[in-house]
Amino acid sequence: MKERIQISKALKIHLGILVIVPFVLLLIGVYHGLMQTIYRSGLLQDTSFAGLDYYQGLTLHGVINALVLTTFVAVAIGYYVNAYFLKREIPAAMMHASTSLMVVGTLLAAWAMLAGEATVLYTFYPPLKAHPLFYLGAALLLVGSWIPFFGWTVNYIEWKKEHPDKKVPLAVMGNLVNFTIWFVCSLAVAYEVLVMLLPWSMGIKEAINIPLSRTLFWFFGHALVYFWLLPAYILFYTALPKLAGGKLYSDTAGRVVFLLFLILSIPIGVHHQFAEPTIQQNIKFFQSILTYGVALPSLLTAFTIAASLEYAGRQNGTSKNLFGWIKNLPWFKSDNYLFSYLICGLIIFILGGSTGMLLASYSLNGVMHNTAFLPGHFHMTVAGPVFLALLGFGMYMLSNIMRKKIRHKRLLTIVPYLWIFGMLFFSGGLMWGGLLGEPRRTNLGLSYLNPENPLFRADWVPTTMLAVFGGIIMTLAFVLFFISFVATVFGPATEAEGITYPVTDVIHKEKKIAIFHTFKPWVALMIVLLALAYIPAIQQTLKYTGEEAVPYNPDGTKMDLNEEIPDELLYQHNIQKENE
Ligand code: HAS
Repeated sequence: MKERIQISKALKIHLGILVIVPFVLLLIGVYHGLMQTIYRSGLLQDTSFAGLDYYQGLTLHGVINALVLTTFVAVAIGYYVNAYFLKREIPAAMMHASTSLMVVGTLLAAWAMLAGEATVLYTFYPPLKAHPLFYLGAALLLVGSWIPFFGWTVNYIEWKKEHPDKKVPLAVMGNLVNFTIWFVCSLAVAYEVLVMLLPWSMGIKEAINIPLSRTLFWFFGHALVYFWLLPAYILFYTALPKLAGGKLYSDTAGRVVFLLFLILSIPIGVHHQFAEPTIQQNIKFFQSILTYGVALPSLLTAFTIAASLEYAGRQNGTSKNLFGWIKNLPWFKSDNYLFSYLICGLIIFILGGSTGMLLASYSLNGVMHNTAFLPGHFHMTVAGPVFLALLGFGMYMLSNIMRKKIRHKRLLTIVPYLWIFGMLFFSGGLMWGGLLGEPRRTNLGLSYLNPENPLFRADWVPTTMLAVFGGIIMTLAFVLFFISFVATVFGPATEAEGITYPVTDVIHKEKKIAIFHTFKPWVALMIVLLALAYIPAIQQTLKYTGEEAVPYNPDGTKMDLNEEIPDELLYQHNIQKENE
């Protein structure tokens, strides 16, 4: 019988907001995802549709799906594991402050995007400029998500004092590692937003150092992906083996994995900037090596979770041959829907992670950077294991805190299988197109996918049509999910009070190795690696003066080129004018 832990009314309310708000916003986020495939295939050859333009839709898609959903539900999972495993909560005042800042920040950014005042994509790279409220909204969302972390840290210290000999529950350790990464990495983007972009957007600052702003963004940006991933990893280690009918192969492996993410998630962001002219090769090479290092915890996870699943499969039924245990796992079981969400995410992550390894190669990256290969990679990561884990466990948390039976469980169980089936076509089309040179973040329907246009690329028709087909299937999967979500939320409250968790036991009772049960040395090592990786990178961007670049008006107004542009570039401009 699962243990039920009673939680406060305040925590129930905040958990409800943190899950329901992003799930409802996903209607906009998923809609614009489908629209992206339709624009890019040339089925729609226009700059906008239903009052929102292509780049506005791309910004909404990225911000809602990759920033709002992930941050809101990661905070909810943090509250949930803290309450369940430590039986502690942070003060209600901290919850109120946190959720209010996150919701207000999201609304400010949403206004700016919907008003067409922040068409800057989710990376908000300058010299694209947004309305000041977009940057303020981003900063509030960030700061709001920091507050619970400080409360959980106090909870952890108090719990440790009362249980000096006990192992910190693995889920709690994973959550504290995740929010340590989040707090440290987001300091850089907080500086970029508050000290650079906001005053620039308000007209207080004339110009900003663009390579520095990009470098600060990616100091944050790759660690962001592990902030997305680690809540899923917490569920892979502490819930999935139990859901599968077995036990976790090794608890220590889980602790090693989280600690490796702690030290390696941040000092690798320059692998997004291999094409950055102001950062020298030696830094890029060093961070490329560290990027291969950060694949290690995932490879360890692949082994540990596969071993745990094999143990479960063999517990569930006899099978003599090497892989016969796989059929004994609880596939498609609607009374065990969460298993399907987690296992499907893991399966698609085999491709998502492997393509990341390709991108980490400095030479290979040159072929794929800024092509459609990139969204192919990251939809099989953030829109794979992360998205499915957040949706699946979000429903689990809602049904617990609202005391509601999950409705249309059969529909809910089909969703992840349909999602990864669609993903294979969608991401496959993007990666195939990317390898043919198809660019990302481009409204292809206006040019390359318009047969009337001299730039038409016939070889990108099959690639973009595959993405449309996959996008339609994924959208259908989300509609089925949303039906179950709405019916559950509005269903009757019939279940017992209190929250449960599919607690996983461990196969091997391992000896406690002290170094894996403390944070201090690992935080120190993280700081050393950060210094080695980023002091030289930031020094190199600070040398950038801006003289070398062609001046650019963020609002895209035509400049009087005859004065500002050096002769050799002016020549190119005149050629273009003659062709017009
Ligand atoms: Fe990435 C760009 C490299 C992981 C997301 N990545 C991105 C962008 C996003 C993103 C959003 O080095 C684009 C940002 C933008 O807009 O420009 N990525 C990597 C590497 C990893 C990696 C080496 N990425 C992720 C994760 C993400 C994510 C996770 C989101 C959650 N990525 C890159 C690089 C770029 C990049 C370059 C920049 C490219 C450029 O030019 O800009 C690694 O962490 C991957 C390690 C993972 C594996 C897979 C392990 C497999 C597992 C599943 C096992 C399955 C089981 C089930 C057990 C090696 C754990 C078995 C089933 C049974 C039935 C038994």
